[in-house]
Order: sequence, then C-alpha cells, then structure tokens
Amino acid sequence: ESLTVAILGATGAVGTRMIDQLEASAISVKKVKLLASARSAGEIRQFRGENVVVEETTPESFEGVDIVLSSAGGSVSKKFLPEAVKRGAVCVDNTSAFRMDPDVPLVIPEVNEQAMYKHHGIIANPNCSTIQMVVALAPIYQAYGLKQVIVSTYQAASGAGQSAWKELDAEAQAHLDGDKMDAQILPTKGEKKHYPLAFNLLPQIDVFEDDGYTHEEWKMIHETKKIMLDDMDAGDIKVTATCVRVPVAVGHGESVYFEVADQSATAKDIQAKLAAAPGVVLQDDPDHQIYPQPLLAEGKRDTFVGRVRPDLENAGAFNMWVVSDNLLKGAAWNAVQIAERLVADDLVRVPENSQL
Ligand code: A2P
Ligand code: 11C
Repeated sequence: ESLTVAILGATGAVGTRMIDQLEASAISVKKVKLLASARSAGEIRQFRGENVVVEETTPESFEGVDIVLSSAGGSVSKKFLPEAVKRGAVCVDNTSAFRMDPDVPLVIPEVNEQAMYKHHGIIANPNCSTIQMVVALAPIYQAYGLKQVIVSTYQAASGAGQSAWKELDAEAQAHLDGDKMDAQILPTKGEKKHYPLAFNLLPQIDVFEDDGYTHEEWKMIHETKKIMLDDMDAGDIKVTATCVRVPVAVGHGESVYFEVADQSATAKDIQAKLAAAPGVVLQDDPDHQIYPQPLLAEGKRDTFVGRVRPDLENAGAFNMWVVSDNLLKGAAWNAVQIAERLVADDLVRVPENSQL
C-alpha cells in the first residue's frame, strides 16, 4: 500500500534530511507533503525526481496523511500533532514535546523497537545526544548490566538548527576577517545573553533548570532511563551529564564513562559486543590512530565508537568515545527508521479513542 507522508519542518536542518532519508527508504510513498511556516511557503523542493511546493502548516494540512515526520520545534508539534492524530495520521515526532508522556513510546529501533507496538498515534524520537549514547550503551547493558554512566558531550552547532549552524559559519568568517563576531542565537534561542561559538566552547545547551543542570542534560538523564529501563524515574542506572556546544558543524561527540555490574567484563569483551551491535561501527585502533571523528561520521547513519579502555582506578569501569551524525541517527534517520518499522509491522493506524 502506498502512503501519504507529511514532513513538518521540511525546510529545516533536520527536515531537509528527513526528505533525503525518506527518499532513500523502502517506504512506498504515494504523495509527500512538505510543511513549514508561512515564511517558506511556495518554495520548491524535490522528492524522488518530482518538484514539491512547500506549504504553510494548518490543521487541514493533515487531511489524508498516513505518516507525519515532524521536526519544527516543540511548540509547533504541540499545536499540530494532536490535529494530525485526530485526522488519523501516525506521527513520528523529533521534538521534546511528547517524549515524557507515558502514552508516547520513546524509540530507538535498535534498542526498544517493541515499545512502538503500544503507540496511541505519536511516537517520539529521543534527543540526538541521547540516541547515540544509548545505541552504544544498550549492547553493554544487555551483556553486563550498567551501574553508572557519566557523559560529557561535544555537540555540533547544527543540533540547534539551521540558523545556529549559519551563525557559526558567519562568526568564523568574521573572526578570520578581523571583524567582531555577532552572536544572536547560541547558546539557545530566547535566552537573555548570546555568546559566539566560533573558536569557543559553550557549556550551555538549552535553558537551565532550578537544580543547575541544563535541560539538555536533563534529557540525557531521563530519556536514557525511559528507553533502557522503561521508566524515566528509575534509579537502577545512575546517569549524569555535562553538555557542551563545540564549534563543529555536524556530528556530536561524547566521552562516556560507565561502570558495569558484571565485573568479569574486559575492554575486549565490550569491543566485541559493540562490533556486533546493530547500528554501531567500532573504530578502535589506537596503534593506527583510528577513532571516531565528526568529519568522518557526517552523512552516515551509524554510531561510531572507539577509545574503549578500562578505567585505571575503578574495577568494572570503562571509558569510550562515541560520535554520530546528529542530524541523521540523532534525528532524521532514526525517525525514518521508525516509520519503516511502522510500515513493516502494520502499525500505521491510530487506535480508536486516542486521547492525544
Ligand atoms: P521555516 O523555514 O518556514 O521557518 P531548524 O530546526 O533548522 O531551525 O528548522 C525549523 C523548521 O521548523 C523549519 O522548517 C521551519 O520552517 C519550521 N517551522 C518553524 N516554525 C514553524 C511553524 N510555526 N509552523 C510550521 N513550521 C515551522
Ligand atoms: C542540540 N540536542 O544539539 C539538541 C537538539 O530535544 O530534540 C535536539 C533537541 C531535541 O541542541
């Protein structure tokens, strides 16, 4: 059966990649609707060799739509996805709008595909930095258990959208030209102060919570537990995070310290589990200076892991380095991968009386 698919936020950093990933997927698409704001309505984009006109999003845009892939920001998802579900569309949402709703599965297909089976019309894509970390941690957790995870991230500008990515380029150019760097967006839109990212590091991604952690750090902690333990408040695995924006265009890096429950595990065992894990590519050969890098990961769907080594002081503890294209596995590819599974498993239908 051929489907009508809408991409909400089709002109953005993630949305444009959703178009590419859908184009490359096995999903049979009868019609694609490219939805954005009034600002880009009328623009022409291509899908499988055909011109498609970008439309302004209204509730009626979702009439006759089977699947929505959405990445236009949380408030846009909150406004429009219930309208889409009401009209019978199943939504894969890349924003944080519904992730913590107990009725919304939070899915990484390699890790918890089964959670999709109980969807009520919306399936959430986790945050990009969460996805790549959990893709790498899940095979370790399944084999050896996990007691604690301490992650520090090195996140690319494109995670904050097309405009933040452009801002980084403009700042770098201005700095090299001897001009003043003009920061309007980062660390996060809507904040009181803005700082340049070029030639700099910003230890703030998203807004600060009352406890001193940023919302990005909060997401890494709670989304990880919802995906791996099926409960956002579970204390089984202790997780803490420090999230930092770095002057990289595409590809998040993560330094991950973890303690396993089964202390017989060696670094070699963990490398073997990672090498065999779906969606993971082990790039770990220090003798030949082989390790994951954002420039090598850009445009790829995999999560790359290297620098796996035992901690020198704590038994059963290890460090590793994880890199993935934040716009692909972290967003567009994970969403299209979910859509592919929905189609393959005959789940493209909204249950009766869905309250979303
Ligand atoms: P537009 O290009 O019309 O502004 P990014 O994450 O790269 O910043 O992209 C955000 C995406 O969300 C863009 O496609 C943008 O469209 C879209 N968007 C922003 N606000 C709205 C809105 N109110 N309704 C629909 N789409 C929106
Ligand atoms: C960033 N991780 O790099 C964020 C972007 O919750 O989907 C993704 C935000 C989200 O800024």
